[in-house]
Amino acid sequence: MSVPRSWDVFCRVVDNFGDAAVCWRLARALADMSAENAGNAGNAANPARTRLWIDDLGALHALRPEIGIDSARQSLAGVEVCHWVDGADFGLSADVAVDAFGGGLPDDYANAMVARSPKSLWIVLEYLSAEPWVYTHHGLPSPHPRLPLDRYFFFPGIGAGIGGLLRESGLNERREDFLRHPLLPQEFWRDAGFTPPDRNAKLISLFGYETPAVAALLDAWASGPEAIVAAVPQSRLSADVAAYFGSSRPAGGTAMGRNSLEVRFLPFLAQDRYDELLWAADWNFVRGEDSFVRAQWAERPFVWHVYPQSGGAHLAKLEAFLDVYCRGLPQALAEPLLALWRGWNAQDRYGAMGRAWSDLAGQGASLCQHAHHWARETAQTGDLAMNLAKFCEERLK
Ligand code: TRH
Repeated sequence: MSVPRSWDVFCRVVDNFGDAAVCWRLARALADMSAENAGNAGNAANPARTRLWIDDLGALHALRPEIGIDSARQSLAGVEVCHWVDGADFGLSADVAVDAFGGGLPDDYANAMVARSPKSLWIVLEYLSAEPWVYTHHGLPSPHPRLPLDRYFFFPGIGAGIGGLLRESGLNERREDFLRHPLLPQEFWRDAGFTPPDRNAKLISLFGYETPAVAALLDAWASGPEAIVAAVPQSRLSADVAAYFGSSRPAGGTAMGRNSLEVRFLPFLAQDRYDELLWAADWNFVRGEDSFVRAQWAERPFVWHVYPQSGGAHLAKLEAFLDVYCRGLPQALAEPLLALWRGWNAQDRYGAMGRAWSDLAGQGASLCQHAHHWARETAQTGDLAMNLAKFCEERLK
């Protein structure tokens, strides 16, 4: 058994930002781990190295503005970011190649994995799901159709017997530091072009996909008894929110209001800044995969907009997560929370979201407590990058 020294993470960006976000976080955590194992610097034939091969630098630049979109190769935070283009020179294959979300590995790279001694390990990093079947598929090998190589399926997830979630070391300290220093939230708002919201207002972050359900949600917020400030970073949902106010141009730095509700349109934030918004908010509406995980670490009540899949396959994912997340919640909390999440993911077909929101009003403290316990319990599964390194260590001969 040997500790992997070198890693290559291959990311094909399907759409949106999640693929790039997850692969960046993973590559960064692996690079940090290698740095911690400095004693294990490797040798010329196999230097300690973490490379992220990504075919869309633009998606990564949006998340990490330090990343240039024209550089074939650049380094950031110990990660060598390489633009994955046809004919790219991959050189030596790494101890471990991570095939993110089954996007595949380049043929000549896969050939180099076989030619190498010992052979490289092929890990297929899957999408996050709480569905029961992932627990039986986690870690299974599958023979490559052409090459004498096995590909191992590695599932992120919650609970025992699965890969865990990405959670970099120092995350909690960063969060607690941000919440302890009142100046930091002020700085956040100033940089976003606003004055800090009134302390008595409820702050909600809103990130999602296009949905007609947004009108019912904004109606519930505008007609409610308490002042609400909704922060809307630039996303596929921004236009629907602006349309609610009869506007077609949700420019960053603008605000629109109706009765108890003030909506603030923000630019798309750098990843670390987005974390700060999640920490400062009383509620977070998130989507996809990575913001979904960050919302859990933010220990605040949240609502997940699952990435829509054909045939409603995403609704099974939703129900599987709700099943574990609402376990132990008193009925008076679980029922409206279920109605709110289901309404948000089903275009509020049954018009239940408004009622659910008002039934949840005043329950913030209990929901925060639940979110806090959930984060602490979920962290027990361990950080995905650490778990992956252990998994590979056992299989690298
Ligand atoms: O962008 P997404 O919808 O990505 C999705 C999912 O990953 C989905 O699983 C995948 O199948 C699909 O892409 C192809 O949602 P996600 O995963 O939350 O990624 C968004 C990232 O953007 C996350 O890291 C948070 C970050 N972000 C910022 O950095 N700044 C911002 O202002 C906002 C709103 C988000």
